[in-house]
Amino acid sequence: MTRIDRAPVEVPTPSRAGARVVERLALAHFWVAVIAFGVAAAMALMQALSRASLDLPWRSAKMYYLSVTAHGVLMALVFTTFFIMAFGYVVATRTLGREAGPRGLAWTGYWLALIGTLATAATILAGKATVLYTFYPPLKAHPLFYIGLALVVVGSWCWSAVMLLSYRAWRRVHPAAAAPLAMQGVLATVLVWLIATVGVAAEDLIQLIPWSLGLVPTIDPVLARMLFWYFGHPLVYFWLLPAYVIWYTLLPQVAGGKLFSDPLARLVFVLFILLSTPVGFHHQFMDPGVSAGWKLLHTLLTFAILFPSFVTAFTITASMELAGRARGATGWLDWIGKLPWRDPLFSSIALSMILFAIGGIGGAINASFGMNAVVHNTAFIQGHFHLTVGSAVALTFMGAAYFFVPRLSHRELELGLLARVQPYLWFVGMMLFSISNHITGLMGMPRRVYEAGYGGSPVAAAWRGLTGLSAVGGLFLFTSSAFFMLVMIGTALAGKRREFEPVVWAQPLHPAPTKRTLFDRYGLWTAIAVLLVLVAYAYPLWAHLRMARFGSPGYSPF
Ligand code: CU1
Repeated sequence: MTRIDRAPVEVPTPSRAGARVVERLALAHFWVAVIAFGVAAAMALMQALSRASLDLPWRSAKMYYLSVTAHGVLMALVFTTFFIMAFGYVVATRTLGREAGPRGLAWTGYWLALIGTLATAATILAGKATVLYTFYPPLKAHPLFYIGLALVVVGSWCWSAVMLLSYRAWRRVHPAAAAPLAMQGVLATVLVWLIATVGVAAEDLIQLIPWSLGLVPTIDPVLARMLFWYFGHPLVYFWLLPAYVIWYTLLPQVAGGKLFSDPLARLVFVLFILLSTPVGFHHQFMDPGVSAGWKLLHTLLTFAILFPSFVTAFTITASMELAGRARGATGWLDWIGKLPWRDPLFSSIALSMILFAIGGIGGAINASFGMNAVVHNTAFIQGHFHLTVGSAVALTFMGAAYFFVPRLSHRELELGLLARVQPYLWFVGMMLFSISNHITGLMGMPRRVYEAGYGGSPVAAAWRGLTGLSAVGGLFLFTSSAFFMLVMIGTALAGKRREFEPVVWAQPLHPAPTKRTLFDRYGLWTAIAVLLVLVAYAYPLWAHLRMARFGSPGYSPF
């Protein structure tokens, strides 16, 4: 067994001026995320009511698809990306003890991503991009939609470069130290993102932008889907990893306990670097053009990547039991009641984990080559991803906003009661919404369909009660979102000025190695990840490009 060096890790604090700069940077990102969330939540209410066949005055197919596109793009691409960039700046500054930089590159990334977001959002709201957030061709949007998305990605690359350069500058001064755990998680997020975005950048720049500009007459939809899902699944881990970082490094501290295992957390982050990308065909089981053997390989790799999430469920639950026992629990399960359920950061995460457990079981069904056929393109899928990205990720991020926004803006959280109630409303709303969608999906209800009556079909009549229930869930979710927005705006405008203690990251139960270990060999892990990507994708892509390919012209139904 290797000897463990027990010296505590010194975390120097950056200069006051440097800290202020990063606070401004992080807050600027947070606010774009919060505003995107607010607009997207308003869109979602309309969809939930529309799907329950309620006759809204402005209801039309065009409005429906416009709002689904806006909801998906603003929630899944804008809210998440800007929140994660803000979080990265906070972690880099508060764990490495230095200002994240270079400053100019960080702000360049912010402005590029913001301009891109505005261009894309304006195109959608003008009704020129009713292509949903997956923007599958041959559905065709105005070129500005694709150009805006490209700018968001380039902006996020600037952020990625700032994270890597900040780490490198720290590493020069600390050649032998272990990277702080939260920073290791952020670096894993960056590496997953850089590998993943190669796919969407290629689709956008080589296929979608030239085609939407009219430079080429047709597009190859099969290739576009391959490139999109090369990006689309690791995108899930780009969302999820920062949530896991919060669960591992902040939650045990807030709950009053310790992290059950530091090495298990580090192992989880490394496994995500390795396994996030070579699984995209599990979104294409029903697609032509990819042979069954390759789909099976991606199925098996998908099951491999369930493992780090099981490890996370174990480690975090064990950490929560430690916290409950530290608070005086002695029985089998009474530690659960001892946890700080009134703290909005804690309740957000705990409730998001319960929802995620249900979503994870559904995910194993989606990922199974055979069973996927039963749920493919049904309401089951939207039920599933509202438990994962819509709960595990979004609810964790909202809880984290209650924790970080006051600390970054030096103001007390306003409307604390609303903040305490909000996660519970989200939980109830998401249970009603997602469970009913899972059931109607199994009954055969298609997703992405505007006309909820399905032309008077008797099958559709059978799920009417359940779509009503999901609309009630939508009302809960909308109220919860409104509470979140009120707390954020109230804090910014009326929060009492206050200085906070520096953020304290969770301590591990057993002293963690302070020396650099194999977990910190990011070049090595990236090289293995790229190798796995080549194994999973090189031949199918090459085979596809050699086939006789048939281009499609674009379609814009509205
Ligand atoms: Cu996936």
